[in-house]
Amino acid sequence: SEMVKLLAVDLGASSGRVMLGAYDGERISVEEIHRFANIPVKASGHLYWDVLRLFHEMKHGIRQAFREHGELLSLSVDTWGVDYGFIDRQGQLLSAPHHYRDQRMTAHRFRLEELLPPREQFKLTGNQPDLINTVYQLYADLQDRPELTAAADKLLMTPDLFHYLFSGVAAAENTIWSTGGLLDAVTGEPSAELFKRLDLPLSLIPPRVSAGTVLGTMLPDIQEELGIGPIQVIAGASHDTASAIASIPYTEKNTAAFISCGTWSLVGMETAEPVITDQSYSYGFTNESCCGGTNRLLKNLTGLWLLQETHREWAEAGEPVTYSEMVRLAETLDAAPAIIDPNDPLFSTPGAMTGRIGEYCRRTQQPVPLTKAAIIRTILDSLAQAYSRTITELETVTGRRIKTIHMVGGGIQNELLCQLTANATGREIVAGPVEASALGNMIVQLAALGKLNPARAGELVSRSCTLATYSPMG
Ligand code: LFR
Repeated sequence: SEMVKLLAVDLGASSGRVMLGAYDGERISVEEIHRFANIPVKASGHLYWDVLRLFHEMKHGIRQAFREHGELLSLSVDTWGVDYGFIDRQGQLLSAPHHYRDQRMTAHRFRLEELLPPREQFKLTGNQPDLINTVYQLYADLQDRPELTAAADKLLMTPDLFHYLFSGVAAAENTIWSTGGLLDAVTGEPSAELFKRLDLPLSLIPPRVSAGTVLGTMLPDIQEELGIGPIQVIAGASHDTASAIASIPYTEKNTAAFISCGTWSLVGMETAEPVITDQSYSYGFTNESCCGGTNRLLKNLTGLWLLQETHREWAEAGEPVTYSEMVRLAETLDAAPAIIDPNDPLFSTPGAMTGRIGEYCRRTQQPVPLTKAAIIRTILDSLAQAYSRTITELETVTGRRIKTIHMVGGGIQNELLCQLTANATGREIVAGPVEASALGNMIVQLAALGKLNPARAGELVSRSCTLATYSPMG
């Protein structure tokens, strides 16, 4: 049968990639075409996205894909949640978008939470209040830079922004918007109450579209610049986690949870409706949207960030350790000397990670891990235990029994982490796919183009990828 080729652009915490998918009706293969750095840039004391450089790199990857593979049907971009940029009335980008690890929200938190207390935010939107949420960022921008927000015509979440730059069409895709703390949990529309209370302009929101909407053909001047043919620009499940979840090969969805393992660990399950109770609030759960309209009940746990920062610290100190060497070192120990809470605010900003782990252990009267092996083992055991706690909490708030945990994303290449998770949770782990966001991104595009029945996506993933299972051990 005909071969369908398409592109997924996946922007992660340290790199972005242009990935080519080739689907023959039976299987889909995924190939990396171009990888580029995605490092936030610090300037004038703030942390920014380098969006134009990223756009340039994406163009480069698209040109190369056309050169190597001929005709391509479509492309879609996914990124992490909550960040955004503004365009003005001429459709020009206004200012560099901030990165969520920027600190400008701190100064405005008190006032915002006076106008809209955290518990009420949760009741209204289903999103767990967090300083990084779009609502906190936008409120800070309105106070700090009224001239900027006065000039703004539309607020574009980062995937929406790239889709706009490629197609000229400004749209607000549902899964990425569901991360920001701005939508009403019941209607799924921007919360009028919230916008009124915080005096945010509703007019900033572009026309809303659901995941899997063909926005249009790539702008002619970009086709010309790149020397390529027409290609459709699709608003997919443009939140990376929504894309990752779209790739899960569930066998029994009702008794399954997921852990999407990247810089963050997203631990949750799909439910028909948002779960908005005192209990889900106090456990720290959030409700976001999946492609297809189901609810994603999940908790954001700090994930491989702890390993990535440790890795970076040792490399910068001239003692580089590869990721596989890190795992090997951790395996030399039977257990961690201490357990940390990955979500402690101490760990949320970049730099000096090993020192901060030591500080946490001193603060909690635990032995300070001193060797590299002990530090890595502390991180991995702490992640597995945090996953396990969250799985139990999920059962409590949903009243459902979890038998299987699907682990997806780059983090599952760490087989020790998968096994430790099986041991800590006492559940069977199905690990795969590794390329969850890229694959889910492509699956949503294929469905949007009418090339794939979404109900068949799980089978397609099982046929196309190697899945590993881990059972609890002693
Ligand atoms: C994962 C992720 C999470 C989101 C966090 C910050 O990459 O998208 O789902 O909560 O990044 O945006």
